[in-house]
Amino acid sequence: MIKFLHTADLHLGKVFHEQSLIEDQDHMLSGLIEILKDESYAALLIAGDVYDRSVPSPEAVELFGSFLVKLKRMRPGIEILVIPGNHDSPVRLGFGRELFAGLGIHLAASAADAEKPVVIENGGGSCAFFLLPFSGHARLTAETAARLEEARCLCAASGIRHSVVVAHLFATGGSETGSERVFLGDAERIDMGIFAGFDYAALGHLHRFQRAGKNGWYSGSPLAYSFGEAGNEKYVLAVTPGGGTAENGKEKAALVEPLPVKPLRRLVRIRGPFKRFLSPSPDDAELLDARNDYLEITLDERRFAENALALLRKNFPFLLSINQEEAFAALEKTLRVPGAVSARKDLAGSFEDFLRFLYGSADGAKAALFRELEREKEGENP
Ligand SMILES: [Mn+2]
Repeated sequence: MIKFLHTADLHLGKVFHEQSLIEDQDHMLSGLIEILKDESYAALLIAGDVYDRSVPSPEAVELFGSFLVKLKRMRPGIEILVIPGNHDSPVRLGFGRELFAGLGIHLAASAADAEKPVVIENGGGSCAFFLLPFSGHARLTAETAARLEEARCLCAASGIRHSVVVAHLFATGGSETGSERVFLGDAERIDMGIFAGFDYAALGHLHRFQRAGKNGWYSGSPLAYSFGEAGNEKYVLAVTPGGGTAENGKEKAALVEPLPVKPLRRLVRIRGPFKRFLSPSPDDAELLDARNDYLEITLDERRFAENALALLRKNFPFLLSINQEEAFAALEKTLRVPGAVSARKDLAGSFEDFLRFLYGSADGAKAALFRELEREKEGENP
């Protein structure tokens, strides 16, 4: 039997709240290399979004290049199969692909590439891999899938036992995390029935690990890329086509084993009053644990904490985001008070109210400056 590792949505070069994630991604790729030391893996599949941008940063290109070199030096026989996702430029990602194919690095760049499968054979069997680059159009994808099905039947007739399709798409019924870029709405959703003939569909695009239809699986991104994913376990998938149990008396399904990915730094969300974070108590285990994590703090007070990010970063060097939505909601309410609306006639008075709301009192110098500016403005428009 043929076993491979399935991942997707690496988003190399991603900058998250102004923080480069290159170190985290380097750590994650080292983890993949550790897993792939096991010679029972015949291939690595990357189902799109290798990079975060169609013009990736030099650091991202360097990172992916050195990953390929390290992996191939360690396991010269391993096949590496890559498709472009919606974040990748197929041409840039596919640079030198005719040369790389000879080294067992298969970079799909067009739908035409998809019809020529990469066939992997070892002592235990054979499997044809069809690499389908991202298209974003459900109708085009369905047309290509029909041609792939013909090619798959030819493979099966020639004795190739198993077949896998690698695709980057939004399967009908899938659930998002908030870090995908979804733009066409329903028009780009794909019914997984179009890949029913394959043993396994290795999917990318949705960042949450999930099953899609009978034979489709999203590995999910190996790292969390939005605070909405804080606390979600991340995986890469060890897959053996035909290695699972038979369903409904039919041919055996693929065996899918999720392997947890341990990130260099977690993404963590914590709520509390400003004081909790400014002078953390030594008994506050949740806070102490999060000290070296990427942190989003939600301040649950009605009063604004000024300059909060800079002040709290002294305690939490990887604090990336501060959420003061309660203070904003309170402010909005204040501005909706009838008195506040009629105060339009007295702009300077409203400004003083606003200062009082923010800081508890109005700074006389700021209020005076405001009145002066207001007078100047009136002078311009008699
Ligand atoms: Mn993605």
